Amino acid sequence: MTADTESSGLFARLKKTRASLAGGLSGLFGGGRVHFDDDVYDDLEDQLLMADLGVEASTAVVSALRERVRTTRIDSSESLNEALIDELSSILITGERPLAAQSGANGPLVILMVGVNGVGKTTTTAKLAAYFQKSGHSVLLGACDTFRAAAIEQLQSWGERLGIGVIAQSHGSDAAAVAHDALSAARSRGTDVLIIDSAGRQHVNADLMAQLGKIRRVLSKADAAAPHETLLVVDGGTGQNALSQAAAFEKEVGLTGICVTKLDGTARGGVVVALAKQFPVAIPFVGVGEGIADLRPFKARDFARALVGAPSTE
Ligand SMILES: Nc1nc2c(ncn2[C@@H]2O[C@H](COP(=O)(O)OP(=O)(O)OP(=O)(O)O)[C@@H](O)[C@H]2O)c(=O)[nH]1
Ligand SMILES: [Mg+2]
Repeated sequence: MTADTESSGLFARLKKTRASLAGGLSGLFGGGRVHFDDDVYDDLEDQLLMADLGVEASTAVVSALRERVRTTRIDSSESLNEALIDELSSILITGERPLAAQSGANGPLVILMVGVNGVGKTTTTAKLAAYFQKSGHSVLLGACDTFRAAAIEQLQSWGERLGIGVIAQSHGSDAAAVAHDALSAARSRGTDVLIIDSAGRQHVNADLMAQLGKIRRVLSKADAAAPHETLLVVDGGTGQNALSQAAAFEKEVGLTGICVTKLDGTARGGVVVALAKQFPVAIPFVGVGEGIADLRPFKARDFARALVGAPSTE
């Protein structure tokens, strides 16, 4: 898949966000010349809030635009759109970091997937596995959701479809023990990438959150650098609640990245901007569907363009 089809795919899938943000913006500025007064900035801030950017990012974007209008020649809706894309990109760029897999000869890249219930952890685990497999890496999965009935089978069925091994124990067994087994297996097989699926847990549940700490400790005992990546999966449709989920998981387990899923649905993708503003972690991919290929590498500028309704120029 070329960068162009990936980004145009993103553009097409983010239709709900575009409808809200771009539709609102075109209503605000119409076409042609724009007269900048406080009402315009207030309306712009409202549009950004409605697109799910949250208060902090919306305020930052609007004040940066005010400054640009004061210091540069922005007098049309087109130039304002471009300035808006610039501002959104400058926030999103902190997230632009791909996940780096190497040869497993010195031990696997260990990725721990975490998040609240039903956000898409297992599906994203499978999508990531397919992504690494496609780029020529060997992959192993760890079925550490030993809590929810049928969770192990769900991951195993993805493993079968992809021809990727799944290390599992029985339902109800200790998730940290499965993580330990999975890392041992990945090391002895020389696997490049080990992805560990974990049970959904509410970020307000202290006991369940503490269990994640145990998984991490067991992994780091076997390999001091593991897990190399701890990826929070959030449902793009949750809106600003994604921020409190990220804060809680960051505090409990430390995050290296965030994957926002379901951006093909009714989600307003602005939450990705809100997350990037508050959490200086990677946003390696966004999820745009239920299929195995519905994962897009995150490119700050393309995402910003898709948000404001401008197709990628790449
Ligand atoms: N539309 C859409 N659906 C998705 C996406 N990612 C996951 N889903 C769907 O969301 C539902 C839940 O996905 P799972 O991967 O099982 O979520 P989970 O976080 O592992 O759930 P628990 O293990 O129960 O906490 C499934 O129906 C997935 O097909 C996405 O990017 N877009
Ligand atoms: Mg799951």
